[in-house]
Amino acid sequence: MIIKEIRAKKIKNSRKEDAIEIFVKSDIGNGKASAPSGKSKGKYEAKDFKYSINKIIEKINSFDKLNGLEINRFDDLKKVEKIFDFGANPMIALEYAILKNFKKSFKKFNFGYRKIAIPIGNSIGGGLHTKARKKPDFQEFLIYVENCNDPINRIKLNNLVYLYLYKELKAIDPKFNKQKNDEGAWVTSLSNLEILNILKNLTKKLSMKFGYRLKIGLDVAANSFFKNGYYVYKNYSHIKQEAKLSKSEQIEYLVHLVKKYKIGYLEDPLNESDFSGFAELRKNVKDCMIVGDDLTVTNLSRVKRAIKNKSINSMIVKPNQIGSLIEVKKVVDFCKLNGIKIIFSHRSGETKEDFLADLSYMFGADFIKTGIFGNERVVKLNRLKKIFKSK
Ligand code: 2PG
Ligand code: MG
Repeated sequence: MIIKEIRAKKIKNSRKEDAIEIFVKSDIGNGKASAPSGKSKGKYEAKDFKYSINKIIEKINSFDKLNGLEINRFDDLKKVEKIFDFGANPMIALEYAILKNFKKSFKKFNFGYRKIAIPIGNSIGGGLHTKARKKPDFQEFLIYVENCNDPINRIKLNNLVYLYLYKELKAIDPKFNKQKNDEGAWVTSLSNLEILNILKNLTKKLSMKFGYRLKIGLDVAANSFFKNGYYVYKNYSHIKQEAKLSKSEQIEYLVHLVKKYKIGYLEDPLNESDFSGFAELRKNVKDCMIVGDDLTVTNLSRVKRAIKNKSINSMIVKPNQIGSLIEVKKVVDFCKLNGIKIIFSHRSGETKEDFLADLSYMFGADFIKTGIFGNERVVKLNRLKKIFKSK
């Protein structure tokens, strides 16, 4: 295809922040896409915008260096990346929009990885995603179904847990007021341990009722409460609210939680620079995904270091953490080669962009992490269902 025209526009993401949407017209069609923004960002992430979004939009709208460029293979995106330089978000929106031009011939982007990812959904949220005086320290209490071939059923079950949680929280938490956080997850004043207990009982009950294994995952997002070398908890348990754990105590504590609550997924359990802590934890848990997000930031050199140090067995891929689909492919290739599980993930400030589902399929992601509730999350799950049905 030959690029004929590109246009940019300012839209709002789910947090009502400014986001960018890019439209690409070519000789074979057109495509429109937008990029999300994170809040609990890794220190090593690429910058969303190189300078003010208004200025970038103005520049893109009179940018003609891409016009006439020929894109026929995925690798041709390299040509785009050489010329276009406004930050991670404009790049990602542009690359998605270019690929969307191939709607009818999308099959050509086949790296031999294709598969339908398992949806892992955020049901209760704390940390930086939740504005409340009292909230859990862990950022995300996640839910997924382990043993089911049909993503439609998996999505249904995640939804069911979310609805049951509403009832549970209403009954137990005196402060519960039906509020949802940045990612559409329930807001509660309950402690980390109280929530884990609720989830343990609920997943057990629903697993028995429906005959599937519902599992609990956590995005600890440990960076957000790592202060002066300690993990500083403010809502540890209902008996003891505050706790200050050293690195080794944090590892010991998480090993205990994984065992007790049969946690199958643990994201960013330690601070974003602690490769050795991740490795120590990984060595001491069984049947649990140890997932890098802020640690690895979809950056090949950090991923290589994490794998070399045996810090992770799984990792989050967020295209705008690195701001290049060419780099995303390198990271995926390297992970596949090394038996590392891949989770394609949304950001907390999301748009109604659904291309994450296409990417998860194209790159053979093991999981796709979205919220459960809210348009910005549901469009991605609907797109996944559609891909599954049309396979
Ligand atoms: C995370 C993400 C998404 P953010 O930490 O995994 O849930 O949050 O987009 O704010 O970085
Ligand atoms: Mg994370």
